[in-house]
Formats: sequence, structure tokens, C-alpha cells
Amino acid sequence: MKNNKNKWIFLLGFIILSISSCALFQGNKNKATTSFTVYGSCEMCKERIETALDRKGIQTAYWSLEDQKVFITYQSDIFTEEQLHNIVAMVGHDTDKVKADKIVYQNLPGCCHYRKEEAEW
Ligand SMILES: [Cu+2]
Repeated sequence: MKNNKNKWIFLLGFIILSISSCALFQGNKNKATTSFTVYGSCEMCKERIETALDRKGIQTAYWSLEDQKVFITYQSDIFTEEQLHNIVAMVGHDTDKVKADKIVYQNLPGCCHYRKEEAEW
């Protein structure tokens, strides 16, 4: 009799577990990862790039100074890859697809000027 009760508890636990893992799976349905080239030159750039990407719909954003690359996990139902490029370019950093606005770039602190052809800045 006691053994039978344990069986039910086990079964109930199993059902609850499968429902919750199913819900978890649903939540990650549109999760996507991407990485692309983003130019920058220092730790301030890293902070600026990662802060710009710190928004709802983006789970993680990591920029590597050595690789000149950003690694992002995001909700593909909220952002397109193109929008991610634009977010980064908007704060002054060129990507392999979108170039940052000249004025925005010129207003970056001197240490952040990564463009070689505009060394005078
Ligand atoms: Cu910088």
C-alpha cells in the first residue's frame, strides 16, 4: 500500500517536471546566437558596445578586443541580425555590415578611435 503511494508521488513529480521543462523549451524557442566583426580599440569600447546591447531580448553580449568580434545570444523574434549591427553602429562602432556615423565616431574619446585612415582624430 505504501509502495503504491510512493509510485503516485513519483508519477506526479514526473508530470510536473515534464510540464516545466516543456515551458522552458518554449521560452527558448526563438533563441539565436550570432557573432560578427565589430571594430574597437580599448576597454571603454568594450563597455560601450556591451552596454548598447544590454537590452530586453538580448541574453548575452560579449565583445572581444583581441578578436574584434562580438558574440550575442538573442531572441530572434525580437531582433534581426541587421538590427544588432545597427545598435552597435549607432554608438560609434563599425561592424562588417554597418558603418558608424562620422559625427558619432568623431565624438568618441581619443583612445577609442580605431579607424586607421582617420588617425588625426
Ligand atoms: Cu575605446
